[in-house]
Amino acid sequence: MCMAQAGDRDVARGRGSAGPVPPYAARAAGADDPGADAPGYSGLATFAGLPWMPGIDDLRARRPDVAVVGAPFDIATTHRPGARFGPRALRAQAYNPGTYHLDLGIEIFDWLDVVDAGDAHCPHGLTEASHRNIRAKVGDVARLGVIPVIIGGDHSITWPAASGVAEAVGWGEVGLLHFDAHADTADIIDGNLASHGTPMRRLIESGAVRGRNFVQVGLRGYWPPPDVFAWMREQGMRWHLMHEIWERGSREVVAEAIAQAVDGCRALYLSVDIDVLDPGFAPGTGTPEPGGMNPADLLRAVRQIALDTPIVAADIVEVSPPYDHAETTVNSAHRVAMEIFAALAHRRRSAAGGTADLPAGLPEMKAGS
Ligand SMILES: [Mn+2]
Repeated sequence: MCMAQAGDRDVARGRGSAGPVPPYAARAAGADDPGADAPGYSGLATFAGLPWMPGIDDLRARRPDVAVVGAPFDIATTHRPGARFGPRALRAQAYNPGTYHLDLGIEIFDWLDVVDAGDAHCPHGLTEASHRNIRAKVGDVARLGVIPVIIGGDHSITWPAASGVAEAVGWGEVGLLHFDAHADTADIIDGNLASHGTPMRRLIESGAVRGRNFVQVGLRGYWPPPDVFAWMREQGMRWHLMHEIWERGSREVVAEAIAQAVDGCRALYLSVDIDVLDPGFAPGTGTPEPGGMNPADLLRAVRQIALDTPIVAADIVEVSPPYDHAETTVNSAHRVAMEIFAALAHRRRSAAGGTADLPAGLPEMKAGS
């Protein structure tokens, strides 16, 4: 990226002074915007350089469209730990790519107000207390009518996070679209009801999420066993194995999954376990399973979901930075959030009668396409 300043040119041509140059800005920076006018590797590490707003009173006063909430918790993982470092890595190590979405032709933050609401406090070793705090913080955000985008953390955090959302928008009225290599619907693992392999069962058992609007995409490998799938079938759950994506293609399968998830449902929670990606793309995760999706398909799926569904919340989990290489996992997880932001911004613009400002030669992307 070459973003030389006009002032630099003047200096290079021997005109003007060699005094300090203003930081480049991809967008107009507000006074409360610690990272917007600085490169991603400097200044305060908020998510995408967005305003830092950890207090509920500040959120209530501002009422942003979206608030990023960290859930740095990883003691429910069955294999490799490290997802507690996911929120920090997504804030500090993801490369901030700019703010203009090329395919949608939109300057994202001109249309969508997004803040970083900080982390739910997750005291070490205390699953119940951590989950209670996650549920409370996410619920507080959702009750304001703000869309929480939760960055984990292991997948156990979806239990409290989606419960908090269901409490806010309607218990049992939330559908869940779930991208993952694993179904995470076990009853109990090693005596743990709150394992990262059990949250989806807890959500259906409690009635927080409807079984018939619970749709999974990308399952593969060697788990869970048939009795778990039998339970899932009894709940009316639907799932699309990675094999089906391989056979039919991602676009068609995702369109069907969206239709199933929103059928008769007025609110949707999107949960993305980064291990839905092939470990070649996303090595930094707790339970890597070969044979997964590629980032292009996942990012387009997420964009389509945020364009086409009544999305009220999303989470991105299982990013384990100690196992990452070259920040590939961190960057893919970060872009999942960026696709959600861009699609929601596009909806705002469409509702206001605005049109896309597209790079030449690209057709405008529509909802439902
Ligand atoms: Mn998984």
